[in-house]
Amino acid sequence: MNIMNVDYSTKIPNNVNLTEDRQVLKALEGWHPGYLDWWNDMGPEGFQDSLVYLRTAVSVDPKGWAKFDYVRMPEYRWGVLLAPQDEARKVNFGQHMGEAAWQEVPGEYRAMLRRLVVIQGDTEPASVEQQRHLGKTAPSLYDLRNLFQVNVEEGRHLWAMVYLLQKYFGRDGREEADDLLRRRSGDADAPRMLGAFNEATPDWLSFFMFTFFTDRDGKMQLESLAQSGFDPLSRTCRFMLTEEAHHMFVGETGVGRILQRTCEAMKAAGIEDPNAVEKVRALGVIDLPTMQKKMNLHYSLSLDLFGSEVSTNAANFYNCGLKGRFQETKIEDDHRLTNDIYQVLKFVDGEIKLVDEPALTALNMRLRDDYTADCAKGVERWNKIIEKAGVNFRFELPHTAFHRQIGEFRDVNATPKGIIINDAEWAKAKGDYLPSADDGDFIASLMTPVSEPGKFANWIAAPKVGIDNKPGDFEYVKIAA
Ligand code: BYC
Repeated sequence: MNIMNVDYSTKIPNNVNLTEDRQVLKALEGWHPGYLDWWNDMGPEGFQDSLVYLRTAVSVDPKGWAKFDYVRMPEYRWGVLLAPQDEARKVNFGQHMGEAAWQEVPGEYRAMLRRLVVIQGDTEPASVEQQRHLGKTAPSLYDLRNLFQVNVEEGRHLWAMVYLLQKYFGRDGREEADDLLRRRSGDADAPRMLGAFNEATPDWLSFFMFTFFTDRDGKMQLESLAQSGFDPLSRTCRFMLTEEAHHMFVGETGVGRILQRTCEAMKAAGIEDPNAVEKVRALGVIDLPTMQKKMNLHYSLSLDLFGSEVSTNAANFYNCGLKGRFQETKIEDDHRLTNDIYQVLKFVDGEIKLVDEPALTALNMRLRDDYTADCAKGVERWNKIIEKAGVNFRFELPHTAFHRQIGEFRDVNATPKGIIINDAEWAKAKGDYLPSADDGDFIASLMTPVSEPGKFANWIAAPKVGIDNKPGDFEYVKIAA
């Protein structure tokens, strides 16, 4: 079979020759009904019968891998798709550097690898659960379709991890695969594994911030796992990254369109002061300071996803060749890091300081720094939109120490500028830094659905181009009565 093209003749589309891998096929077919039950219970609420203009992967060729068509979401063909195998691929870092990449799980690394696959797998359905109510308040059919595209692909990413669990981890893998359908975002008894995936996504501004900031953590983690010496994991992640790019596009352009609309409305009404919050809100658009607060929240929650700054787990993952650095093969060094240092931001004697740490244990911090640099570029693109509109305001990423639950700064209160304050000061100022209940109520008051083709809610601008180059009034979702 041609690895580039996807076999759609079986119930589970795939390019891994499942028809000849009877045991895994049987395990996946056994898991499928539970997945569909989960999708129907926890997937987009109220739109399961609607026809949605979705892309489906038909190939893993980076040029032209998807086809677009109307699909009912429960009938979406969730498939198992891996980037093509490179026979000459090696382990590119750590103590096994130079060995041929592993096609099977090395026995001694089984537990570590399983843990990485399970954590990654757990985030995918979690985000679908977090976003399940948003369809009811979509600002346009275009946005509704993008939400559903993101959702079905996160569902596919769950399939991708479940395939690895069932093919390579035997009975434990099958149990883990079942547990991935059992945990629920925000559930008191069986929550999702990582903090940010148990938070609510109450409105569309949150959705766009989530897809910008949290999906971007996904990108960084997938990039690091794509470096893995365990080749099936690497190939899986490489293909997931192809889909992930659109999710971040949805976030970046979503926020960009909101602030463009706000700036236009302010200009038209002659409001020069971006901090005149009530006046701006009276125009039915979201004021820029509130957007900054939402950004503070989603960025800080996403920083927590990188784990502790200093982590022996991270050092072990690297040393064993399981999880590399961002763009590992493009970095010029020895790829072992045994004698290197990396500067880590720490809380020492009441002060925030950069401290030298062994580079191996500082790998979470390094990946987080790469992430911050990537976020900062996107924020600059947003600032360009504001600047072009002639409004005097700039977004700023908050300091690393701000609002953290994991790592060095979890026990301190820091302002977005990185100034340490006491509990009383924090309690007083918190509402200036993070969205308050009032901010949430205001945003919620704007969230009324718009379902006429080509029309957009007042608080968001139309996109520059349509999906698949469709015209502005294209009916991206045919909503079932
Ligand atoms: N919440 O050594 P430490 C995505 C735990 S997003 C709760 O600092 P490590 C997506 C940790 O488990 C990408 N617990 O951390 C985006 C450990 O527990 P144990 C998801 C946390 O292991 C949008 C202890 O604290 N993929 O794809 O070096 C939509 C000390 O841990 C958290 C991955 O993350 C937390 N935030 O690093 C859809 C990749 N952080 O062992 C999808 C796989 C840490 O003491 N995972 N803990 O019981 C990893 O690479 C690493 O496990 C982590 C943590 C980066 C998550």
